[in-house]
Amino acid sequence: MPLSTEERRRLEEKAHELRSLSVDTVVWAGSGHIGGAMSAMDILTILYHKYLRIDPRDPEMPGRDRFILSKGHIGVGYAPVLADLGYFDRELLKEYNHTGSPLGMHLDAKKVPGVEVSTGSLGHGLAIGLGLALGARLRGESFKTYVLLGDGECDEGSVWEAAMAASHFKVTNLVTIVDRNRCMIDGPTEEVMALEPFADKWRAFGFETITCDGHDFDALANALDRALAATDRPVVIIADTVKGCGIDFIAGDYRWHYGGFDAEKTAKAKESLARYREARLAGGAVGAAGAKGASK
Ligand SMILES: Cc1ncc(C[n+]2csc(CCOP(=O)(O)OP(=O)(O)O)c2C)c(N)n1
Repeated sequence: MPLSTEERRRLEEKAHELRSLSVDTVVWAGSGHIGGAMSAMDILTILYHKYLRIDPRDPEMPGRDRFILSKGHIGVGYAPVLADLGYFDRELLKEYNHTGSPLGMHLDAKKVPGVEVSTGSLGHGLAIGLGLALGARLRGESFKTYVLLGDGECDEGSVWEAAMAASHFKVTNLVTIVDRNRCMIDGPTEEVMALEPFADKWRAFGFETITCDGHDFDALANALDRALAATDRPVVIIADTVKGCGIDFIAGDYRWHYGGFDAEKTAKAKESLARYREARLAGGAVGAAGAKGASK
């Protein structure tokens, strides 16, 4: 169903709040994977605030939907999402990645409520999600499994083994999303290891392929609704995003895969996020193009 004006505004405000809290978390930690956290934040926001059937008061709720953050290095963005929902005390974010903290850089499913699977070693989330989806089908359970992959992560052969199996078993209770920010740790994806024609590759593996703007809630909702309606083959959503979305001096720059902000950069990041929020609420900066340019 299309988003109502009120719902869209609620998601916009929440995504802004979470982007800002991620910047705070980077500052408390000293550094973090800010680029990929910002590119994924609209996807995380719409999943956690519209689609996932979960209960933060009961993280192990039987029948809950499962979410796997396969690009597990963005704990600095994921921990704020979970804290904000009440899975754990927000104050803990101040200890993110500190020695002895339950919140490590890559969130540990045994220590952090709400985290289904410990990730960080790339390339495993889709295979684990596929196992959960097949298990649900075998047991007649109706929950859905969502997996968020990085595009650089798709250099891992294990992603494609899982894709091949998902297609072979005609798995339709699994929603695969790729954060297509076109950057990875050490360069643009097309220079490090070309992925294009990316959608064609997923198609060749038997997937229905939906490409959408990963910073446009209407486009994301439309893509997720289509994915949830799948009946005969697995679906992948290739969400076009911008690494560092909303922070003008890091947007689109792979060198901000990981980094820290001093007081001056923190202030600039917050100012940029505030301008970006205004532009999005005004309808002028919706979309991947706006994420890069309109906040300047
Ligand atoms: C198996 C494995 N190899 C290498 C790394 C180191 N590493 C961390 S993030 C990253 C780049 C991932 O790129 P992408 O999936 O595009 O992430 P994003 O740009 O969305 O942050 C790499 C290679 C890792 N975490 N796991």
